[in-house]
Amino acid sequence: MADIPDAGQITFAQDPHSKSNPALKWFREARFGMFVHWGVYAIPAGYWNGKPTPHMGEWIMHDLKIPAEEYKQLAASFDPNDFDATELVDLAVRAGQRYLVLTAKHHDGFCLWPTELTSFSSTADAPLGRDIVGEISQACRERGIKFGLYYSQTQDWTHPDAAGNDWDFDPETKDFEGYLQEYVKPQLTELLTGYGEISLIWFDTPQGITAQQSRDLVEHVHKLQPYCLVNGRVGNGLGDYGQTRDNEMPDEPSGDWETPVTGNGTWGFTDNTEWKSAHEIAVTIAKAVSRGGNVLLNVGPDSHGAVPSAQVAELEAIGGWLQRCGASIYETRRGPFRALEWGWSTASSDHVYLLVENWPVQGDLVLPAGVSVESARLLTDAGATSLGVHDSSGGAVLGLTGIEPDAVLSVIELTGAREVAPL
Ligand code: JFZ
Repeated sequence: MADIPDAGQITFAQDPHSKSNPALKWFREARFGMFVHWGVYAIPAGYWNGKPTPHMGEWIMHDLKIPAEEYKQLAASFDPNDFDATELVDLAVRAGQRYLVLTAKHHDGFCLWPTELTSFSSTADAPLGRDIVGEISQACRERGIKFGLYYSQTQDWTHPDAAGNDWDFDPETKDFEGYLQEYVKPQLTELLTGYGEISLIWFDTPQGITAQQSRDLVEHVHKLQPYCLVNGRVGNGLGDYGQTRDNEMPDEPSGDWETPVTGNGTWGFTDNTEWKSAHEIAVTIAKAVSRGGNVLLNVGPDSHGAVPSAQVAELEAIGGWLQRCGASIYETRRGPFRALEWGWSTASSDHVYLLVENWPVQGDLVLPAGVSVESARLLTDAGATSLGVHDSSGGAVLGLTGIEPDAVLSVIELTGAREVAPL
């Protein structure tokens, strides 16, 4: 009888993103990370002179066409007095997030480290002079959390030679190549030489960048830190792994990939309170990992650096679920079963896992035809509850009558799952 292929045997189809970077090992094992969108856009928090921004909080300068010199005044009000990097990273640990990506510089050009290239930063123009990149990188290192940096390499709405600001600057006079060589690469050098190991550079919105320019950025990063991963939004099909559209994932992806996910309806802090529940996030994680991908879930701290308490509660509930069921997520690969009506599957070298969203009303969970199982357990806080397994003509059936489903997402661990040769 052919065993269900060990997930380790499921090779990642070669695609332009899955190069041979050895660092992909930690990325594949980590599966779940924290995205942190924080900057001066958290101060207006979606409103400018009483007018709401139509887009997400971090796009307010662009969408309300705020003049750069007016917007840059926000730096003087950047007051992270509630910000504690150890609290933020401890929250990631409690949530079960094993890597963290911080917006070092988003499209508005505000920098969260003492860069020589501009005074529009959390150290120069901001009164408290905090090196946020330094504080978070240190807290991550102390807790064994991989540290990555988001860097907007094409858009910079406060720089005349970058893309994105056509209300202050004349697009016809931009020297984009000069911006990349004289501003972007020197800033990347500051970030990749000043803060120890950087595990990931998360580039974004590569529209308008040439293949040579994307290649030049990848080479620049890997020259400074060869094992630093580069995401797919460096542009032109390059990067160490594929990046999906925001809050989306493909049905049948190949290779290594990651979906960025908002915790509510915006990346940067606003008054949006549409917090995604722990169940919704667990389903997203289950779907992604069952297809061989990662989830980068966002927090948007407020203007003083605090993560909204309603989101903290959901993150801690996710962390509790991963305490119980993390064996089905961390260090697992695509599961052997596709298009399950009731959920998704992942696999480790020893087990196949079923992540069950639609708990059967009748009490039996019918596995795909032709699959036999030696034993099955529901993963719980107390460890696990053994489940009855019986074979029907079509294959294994799990008896769930009287078994309570998990409050977040039920996970069943199968031992000895194998395909039964057709009679
Ligand atoms: C970009 C940023 O503009 C946004 O502010 C946030 O940082 C997000 C993570 O990344 O937004 C995007 C980028 C790409 C797509 C959509 C939104 N896309 O490919 O559909």
